[in-house]
Amino acid sequence: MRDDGCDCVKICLLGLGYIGLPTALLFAANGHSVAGVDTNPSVIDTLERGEVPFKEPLLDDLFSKARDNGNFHATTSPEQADVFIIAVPTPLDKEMRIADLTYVRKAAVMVAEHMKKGALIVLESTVPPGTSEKVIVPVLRQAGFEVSRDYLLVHCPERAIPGNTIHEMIQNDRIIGGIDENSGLAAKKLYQSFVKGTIYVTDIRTAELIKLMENTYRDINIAMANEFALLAEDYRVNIWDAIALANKHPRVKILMPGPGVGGHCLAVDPWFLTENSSHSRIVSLAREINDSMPNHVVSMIKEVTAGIDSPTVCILGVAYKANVSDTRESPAIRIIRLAINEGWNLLIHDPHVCQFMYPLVSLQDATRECDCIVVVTDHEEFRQIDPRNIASLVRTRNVIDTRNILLPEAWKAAGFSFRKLGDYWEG
Ligand code: SAJ
Repeated sequence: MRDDGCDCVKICLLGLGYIGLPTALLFAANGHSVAGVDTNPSVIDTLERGEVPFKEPLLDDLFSKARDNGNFHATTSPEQADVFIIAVPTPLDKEMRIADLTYVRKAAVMVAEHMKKGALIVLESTVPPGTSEKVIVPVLRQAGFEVSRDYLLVHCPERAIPGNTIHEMIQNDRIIGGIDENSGLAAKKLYQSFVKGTIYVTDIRTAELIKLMENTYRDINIAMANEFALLAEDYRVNIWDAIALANKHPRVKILMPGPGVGGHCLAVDPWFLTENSSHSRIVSLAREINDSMPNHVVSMIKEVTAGIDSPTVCILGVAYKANVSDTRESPAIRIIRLAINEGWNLLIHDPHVCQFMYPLVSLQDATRECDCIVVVTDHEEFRQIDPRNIASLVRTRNVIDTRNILLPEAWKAAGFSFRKLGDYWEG
């Protein structure tokens, strides 16, 4: 132990993405020596230039702190360490609806090449239950390392919400699943260097399951809200008011409907939960409902623009949720693809996103000569739009709000026909 009381160790963290980089920097800011590894050289170049590769509140400050104290460096090659943290992507094979564990397997091989007996290996990536035992343990066994005898192993999934990642990484309670008791306790001690929430230790497979249950629970709750929204349209009821009042019940907490569920967690993790089981009806149905919401948005646009030949549609927001720049699995992508197949002209604007698969333009250019404005993401900037400034730019005054963020009175007063998802529409 050092004079300052820190039981500081050398950490090699593999995967400097949305979770890996903040985790690496939090350990570095708290005294540990961290080698952050990413196989993508452009990530390393960006960090070496003193910049962070994506936007996230407090990330810049944390990066400066870790650089100032000399505890963090970024590299493309793994290094020897006391602790190896695997935070690599686990993409969904969309056709098969199963996890692609290629990166986890490759990371385990890299760890095996650099570890010594006594190391602690932490799997942070979200994985189907059983992955630590079925993928990590066999790779290390092939390299001559036996779990519990030669190394410790845990699954330690994060729970932080993008947009507030660093605050939540520090404050949230955390679950650690150990392959054995010593592993769980060693990882708990390590994570206590920055986690202020309570750390609960369980077994490794339970921890893998818990992570997926948490995100699936949220996905199902949103699917229920989306189904309620569709029912409310049939019954000519405003679902947003109805949910607000239903939530006054002490044991009811319905989430919000919307244009669909995006991001790399809720739209993906439920499939990891179901891939090795045949008991998954509610989980699959919820995914189906949420994935169908972009189609509903497109049918709303069709109704609103009926009679307009080759309408021009303005899409506001391509990020998967409010005030973030991440477009992974965003429902906007499906809306845009379907709109292209309809033969509509598209103008797309997102103040938070710099790079996207379709051209992005300013708010003025996106609304100019358009026949229908569609709010897809609930960015703060869109709440602030003054419809009077937009009214003279558009060709036809139609607006669709899929997030309940616009003030209908203001838009109607500016001459717009206003339609909201989950609400009755006079047509
Ligand atoms: N959404 C709705 N209605 C709602 C809430 C969300 O339509 O009421 C949509 C959002 O617009 C977005 C999607 O769901 O498209 C997901 O957004 P989110 O904010 O619910 O969740 P994520 O994916 O950003 O983060 C989730 C969180 N999980 C839970 O809250 C259970 C976070 O804590 C996890 O750490 C993260 O997944 C992860 O990395 O697994």
